[in-house]
Amino acid sequence: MNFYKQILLLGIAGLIFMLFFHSCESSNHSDNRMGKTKLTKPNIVIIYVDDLGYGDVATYGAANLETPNIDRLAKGGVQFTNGYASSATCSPSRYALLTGNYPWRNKNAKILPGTAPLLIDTSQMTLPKMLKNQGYYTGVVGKWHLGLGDGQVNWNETITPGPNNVGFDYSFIMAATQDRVPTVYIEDGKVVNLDPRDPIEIDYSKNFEGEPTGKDNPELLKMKWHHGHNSSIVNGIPRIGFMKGGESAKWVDENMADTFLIKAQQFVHVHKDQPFFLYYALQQPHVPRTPHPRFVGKTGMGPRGDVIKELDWCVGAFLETLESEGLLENTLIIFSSDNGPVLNDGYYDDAVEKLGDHNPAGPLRGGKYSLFEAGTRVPFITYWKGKIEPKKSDALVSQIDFMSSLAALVGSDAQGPDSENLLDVFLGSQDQGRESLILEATTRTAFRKGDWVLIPPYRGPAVNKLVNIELGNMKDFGLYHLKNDLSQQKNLASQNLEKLQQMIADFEAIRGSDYSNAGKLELK
Ligand code: NG6
Ligand code: CA
Repeated sequence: MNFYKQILLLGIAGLIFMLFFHSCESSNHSDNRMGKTKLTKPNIVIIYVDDLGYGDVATYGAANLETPNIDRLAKGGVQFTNGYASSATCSPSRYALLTGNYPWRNKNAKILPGTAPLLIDTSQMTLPKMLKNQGYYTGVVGKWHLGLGDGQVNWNETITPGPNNVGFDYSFIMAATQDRVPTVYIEDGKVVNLDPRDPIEIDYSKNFEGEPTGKDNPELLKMKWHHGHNSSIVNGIPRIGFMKGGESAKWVDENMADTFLIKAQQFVHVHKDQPFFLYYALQQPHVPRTPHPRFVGKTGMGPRGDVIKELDWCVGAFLETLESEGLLENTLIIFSSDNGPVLNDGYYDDAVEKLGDHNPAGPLRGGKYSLFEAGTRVPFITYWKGKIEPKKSDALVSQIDFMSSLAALVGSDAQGPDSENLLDVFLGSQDQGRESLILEATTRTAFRKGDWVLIPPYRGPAVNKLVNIELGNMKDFGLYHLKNDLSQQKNLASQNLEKLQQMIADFEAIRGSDYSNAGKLELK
């Protein structure tokens, strides 16, 4: 080959090389032009339900309840068997999920009344803030229960600070719980459908003159209260707290699931062309359980079963929306519950009477409010079509880890102080979860490490007789080996002193030594 021919061939090779690279680059760009940086910026949706137990989902063992849509997520994603909420009640779990801080570090992170001020400091880093900083459009639809305003809320003006001040671009919420006033929706800080001539007043200590209450007007009730829940009556249901005015703004309980679903779907429709984060916080199966008429009587388990069917249907309808928008392959979906199950949480609604063989806690001991496993171990699923390989994982994971893990997913270096980056575990490519985790139930704490769990001694009743749940209060330390004894029947503390001491030392290293209201205990 002569010299000129060699030059020509080299030139052609170079041209082909350049063309090849250019086409690779432009296909990357085309992904960006569509508004999706496919590899680094998937949409993120957290579907968070309220009081759903470990055993309330068919794939987690519920034989008498059908949950085909949650099952679809579990069977097509990672189904965690050791996934925890941070607390056995709502506000602390939600606080931990959104901030990556253990709730026991914040003395105000307790079940909040509807008048509580915003629990999250507006200067604090949060999950939505972190995602917003990475170009996400962020929204919350559903239950908030993290306080609003500064303690002196005027419900007739823009309510601030609230979700829109801690990282959410959009919010459509109920302030606290379905059983607490105010019983109105709040969209971007404003009460929806409020008539200014009928202003809202809220008080948690005393009634407004002339207003009926559950306590004094049983004739007005369509649902009877069992304990608590005897203050203002809205839609025939007695609530916690007193409310006056706001008639046109009051929600219709039976429509709440549809209302939140429609808002969640609209959020997706409107923001599908940019990376979005949606915290979709459904209210079921928390009390008062008020299924839409189309679900009434569908499970034979009374309202509790029926609202679980309704919530599963909502999950399915929401997945359909993502699917029809072509977003399923580009959306990481996380499904979990804020705490464990309870049957009678203050209303007569047949949850106990119609339970049959169903066990909402599955094989676990305790329930909502409990330091035993069923308080905080909950259904916990990650799903990402085409990206996550279906599997079951025994890795120890907590909702508190979303903050650092999702930061790693989107390329942020923000971290929650107590949050571990378990991205690979959440995406199913790794099985090494946390080494240890502090569990909380109504300001008491316990400690899980490996297969062991330590429950310190606490004063107080062993069983909350109103809700009929074992709380985990014991005179001595409880030490359980979960792999051999999932239902925590054998306290090994006195048999295994060495392990007990090691667990106490490891627990105190994180929690400090001032954790038990029973005081320091002599080890026997
Ligand atoms: C309790 C309520 C209970 C429920 C719970 C909060 C009484 C007697 N009980 O104080 O019904 O509302 O608070 O649940 O009022 S949570 O899931 O939001 O934490
Ligand atoms: Ca809850």
